[in-house]
Amino acid sequence: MSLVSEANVENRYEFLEFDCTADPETISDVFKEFGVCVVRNIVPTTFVNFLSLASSCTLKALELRSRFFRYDGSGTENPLYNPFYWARLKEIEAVCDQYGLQVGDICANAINGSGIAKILYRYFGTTQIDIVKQLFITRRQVPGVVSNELPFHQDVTNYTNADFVNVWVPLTSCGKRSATMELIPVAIREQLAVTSRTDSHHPTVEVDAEEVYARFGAETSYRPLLEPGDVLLFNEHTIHRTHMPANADLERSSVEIRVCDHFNPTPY
Ligand SMILES: O=C(O)CCC(=O)C(=O)O
Ligand SMILES: [Fe+2]
Repeated sequence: MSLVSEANVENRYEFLEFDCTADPETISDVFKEFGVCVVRNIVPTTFVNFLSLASSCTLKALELRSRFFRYDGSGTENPLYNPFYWARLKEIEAVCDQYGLQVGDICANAINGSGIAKILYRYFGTTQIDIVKQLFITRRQVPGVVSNELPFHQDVTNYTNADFVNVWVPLTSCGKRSATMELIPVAIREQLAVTSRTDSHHPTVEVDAEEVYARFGAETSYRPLLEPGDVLLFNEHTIHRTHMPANADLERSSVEIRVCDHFNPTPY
């Protein structure tokens, strides 16, 4: 249960949100100071459309494969298949390569050719940046599938000794009738202790919400409303979780493109 009421979505964090025409150095400096920012209308529509297609085809293909391998040949489908809520770049590539689409290259070109790169250059202090292919994930959040919602965590807990920016690209509207992210806009370099709760769906990464709010204040919760074309940036230490609004009735999908300094590669 969230300790913050649904009413607490009024935007006290407008200063973290920029238009794509804003100065990339200013955006980068705010991002550094708070560990999170949003830039509106910066992801080219063609790239959003490409990612949406690649993501939905891959998740559908994985689901059909799972369904098929449980098919008993009697003509009725076995309902015991795995719905897929996320996929990695290698699975997306396996689906898209046959159509001549080199997903990794397309993403690298799209990032480098967009204003997002300029923010990242300043953040990392170099124009040599790389997509961390192993940590590239597409994900969907479906209302009611609570086990798929991520509790408060820092990505660095999963991906230790890695410095990166999570270039979080929404492929659907986020936060009104579907899930968005909840983030704590506080720059932090420390790794927080994980939960000791035994009923956690994600015990290896979860940080208790009570701990987070006790330390940073419940009012530090930022739940951006996002549309396709916007980008959310946060780093490996930023504390965040899935936020599913109480009245959510639509799916949300997104792509996590983790980017690092070419000269400070991650172990992944
Ligand atoms: O998409 C979500 O709900 C959670 C994603 C997340 O934790 C991440 O991108 O690091
Ligand atoms: Fe995360």
